[in-house]
Amino acid sequence: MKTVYSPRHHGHSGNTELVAGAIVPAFEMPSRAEFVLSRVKEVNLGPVLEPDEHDLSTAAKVHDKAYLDFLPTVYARWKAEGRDGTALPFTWPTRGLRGDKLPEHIDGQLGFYSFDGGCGHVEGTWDAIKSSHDVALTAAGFVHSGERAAFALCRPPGHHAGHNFMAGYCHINNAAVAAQWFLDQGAKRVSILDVDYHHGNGTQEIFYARNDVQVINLHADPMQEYPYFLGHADEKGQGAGEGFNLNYPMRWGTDWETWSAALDDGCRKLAEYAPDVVIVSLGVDTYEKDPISKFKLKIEDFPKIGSRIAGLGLPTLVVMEGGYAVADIGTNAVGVLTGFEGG
Ligand code: OKP
Ligand code: ZN
Repeated sequence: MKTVYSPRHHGHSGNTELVAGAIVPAFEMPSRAEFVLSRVKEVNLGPVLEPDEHDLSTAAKVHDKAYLDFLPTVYARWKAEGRDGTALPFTWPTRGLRGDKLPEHIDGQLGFYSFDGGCGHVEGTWDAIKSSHDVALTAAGFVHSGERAAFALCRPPGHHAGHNFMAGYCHINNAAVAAQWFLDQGAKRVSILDVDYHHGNGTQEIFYARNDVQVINLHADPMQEYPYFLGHADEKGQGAGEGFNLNYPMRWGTDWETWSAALDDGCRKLAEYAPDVVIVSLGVDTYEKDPISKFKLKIEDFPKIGSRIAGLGLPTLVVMEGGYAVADIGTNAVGVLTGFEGG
């Protein structure tokens, strides 16, 4: 299986996030992608290729144009205020406020286009976001031209980013852009299977009223876990999208037995939909030693995820999302891929 990777993610480093009342070094850090890349090489998964440049025309079909125009400007405008460090919002347009009127000041705009304090920008952040988007589309191209599967080693991740907001380390929704691209190439139906520990709220929101993209999410119950405000089992899609969104929220402490039963059920629903292509939003933060997760999957469980997905027999694009136990995420992410390949 080919891996697409860009070293341009490195510029997105040294940033902080707001967690539990403190500004701390972001859990989403460059070494994550490096550990995954080393493991790809160690097991000889296949060639590692750099992405081609892609314009943002496909992204503009799943994201708001003004939001996409805003992202590359953030850090220059932050510096223009005489600041350095990490650009983060500290105020958000919640209920009763004007969510329809974009403020002029960078602090107001950061809040307007964010849902939390987890998407800090530094000097190289936009270039990393753009490279991650290019990684996803380049890997999608390999699947479109006949490869059985390809691995988009995206960093930063994408599944919390919605139509017009960033959240949870995510700015552009790489999996959503890839799904739109496959449709634009002639696919009739695409399924996104999100196995990250956290609910992929952005992916759900983007496709909620559509029936050309089925979205299946396995994740920690939002009653207990981030992103808290979406991801319940009764969210099934709306309008034409009714029945095409499936959520499997699971309680803290969930182990392989419970989790894999949800995976089996999700895969059955996916097979019934009979998509032309599957996009896996691959987070490995379901791992028992992940520092921000309370699920209990073990190292030996990850290849079984890959093999279950391979059993669908469909062209598959794997897009990297979360996973923060840096020493083991290479083993676990690549474990899914080798499991897929039957190794
Ligand atoms: C992104 B992805 C840590 C709080 C972290 C944000 C989590 C974003 C996860 N105690 N809050 O889905 O892996
Ligand atoms: Zn996650």
